Amino acid sequence: MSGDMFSIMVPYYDVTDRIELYREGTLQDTITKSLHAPQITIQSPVQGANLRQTDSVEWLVSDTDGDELLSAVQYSHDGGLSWVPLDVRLTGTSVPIDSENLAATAAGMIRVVVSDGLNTSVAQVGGLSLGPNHPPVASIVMPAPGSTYRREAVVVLEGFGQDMEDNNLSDNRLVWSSSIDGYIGTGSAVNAARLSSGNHTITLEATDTNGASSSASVSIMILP
Ligand SMILES: [Ca+2]
Ligand SMILES: [Ca+2]
Repeated sequence: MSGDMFSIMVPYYDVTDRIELYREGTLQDTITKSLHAPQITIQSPVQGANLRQTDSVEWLVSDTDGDELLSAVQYSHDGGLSWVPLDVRLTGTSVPIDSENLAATAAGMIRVVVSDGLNTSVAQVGGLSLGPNHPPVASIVMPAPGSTYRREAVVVLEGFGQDMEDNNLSDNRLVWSSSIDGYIGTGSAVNAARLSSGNHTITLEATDTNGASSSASVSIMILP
């Protein structure tokens, strides 16, 4: 048998007390459910903490059966609706908080999931704050920089706005304008008709739900 890794999802039932792994009819390995679930307490951050001032997530684990324990740490910026992993399969009991690269929040949560193989326990803390808000990033897909159009052409504008707190910005948060003609329209795809002749700078401004904005620009030519 080679040393290749594999993973497989199987349904889990509360009454499961053992998982047996067979290969071509021969028993390869057995995971047995121990009597006790692990115990876990989060020591840091504390409920309501400001994560800017918190260096790391720290927790205590124990297992009455003496099982080997693996922990996973997750962060939510939206009160538990969505979670991102900070780290997984940890044998230690601490991970640094990279606050620069986490979505800002006034309703943040951190949870630690610890497993002894078949028993899992969870601890979490909430009311966490992290700031400041990250501005969005605007990107223009079309038109290509330097494109030239006939006077009567319809110019297709396509772009998007990415934001760490809001994810993909909705259409009403994307505003297109021209250095010659001013406001063109709103949305991720806009048809610009009747642009004036000349060398335009086309700008997409993206604004997030916290009011922060950024823009991207391309130059295009409309022939006389
Ligand atoms: Ca156990
Ligand atoms: Ca933002």
